[in-house]
Amino acid sequence: MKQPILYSFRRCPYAMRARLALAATGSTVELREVVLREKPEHMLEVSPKGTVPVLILENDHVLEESRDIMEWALDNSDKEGWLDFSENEVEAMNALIDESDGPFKAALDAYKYASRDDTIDTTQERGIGADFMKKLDAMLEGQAYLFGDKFSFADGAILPFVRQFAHVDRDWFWSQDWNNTIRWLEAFLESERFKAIMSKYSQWKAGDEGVAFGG
Ligand SMILES: N[C@@H](CCC(=O)N[C@@H](CS)C(=O)NCC(=O)O)C(=O)O
Repeated sequence: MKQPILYSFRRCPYAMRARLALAATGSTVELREVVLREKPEHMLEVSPKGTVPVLILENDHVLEESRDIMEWALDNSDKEGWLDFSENEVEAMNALIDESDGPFKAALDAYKYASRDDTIDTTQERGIGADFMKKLDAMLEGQAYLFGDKFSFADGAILPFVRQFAHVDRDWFWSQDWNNTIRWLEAFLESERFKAIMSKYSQWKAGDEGVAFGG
């Protein structure tokens, strides 16, 4: 049976958020693990911009933005209620994800690569990230997740990037006083859902059958 095809890369936070949403909605796809240095021709044919994740639907429609993939999955079956919030809350979620994907991700990349480029001011970039961590920490005060006691679209979209930020310098991150953010991140890292989306697969090559993912 033809299934949607997901080009994915295990460690990519954008691909992680797509896999989280696919798993949370019970969507089943054929996962093709990509090595970014050797992107499959077929992936580049359908999505010349060359980023993962890419989801090719059964009708050949191509989704090449991680948020679109999340939304497609949630439109199908939001059985965990990731978007079961008021209109205002969903608007606030989207604004928070914009901030995460925009200024926070830019600072995260600069902070991450600072060791290789001495024109980057590590402290300044890390500081921008730290401000975002503090904002999340305030939102997480007295509640398990960003928008209450239920995991939401915003948690799924943002957590993979917070993980990446934390992993640049673990000792530093874990010694900061954003205890709510740390507790939220740790719960995510220890969750069965996270483990399930971080399975290791070998590189997909043309002609291979991909791996059945989700469901
Ligand atoms: N806006 C895209 C960004 C995806 C993205 O930048 N993915 C990275 C990997 S984490 C990528 O594929 N980069 C291309 C490369 O490294 O060649 C999305 O949300 O899906």
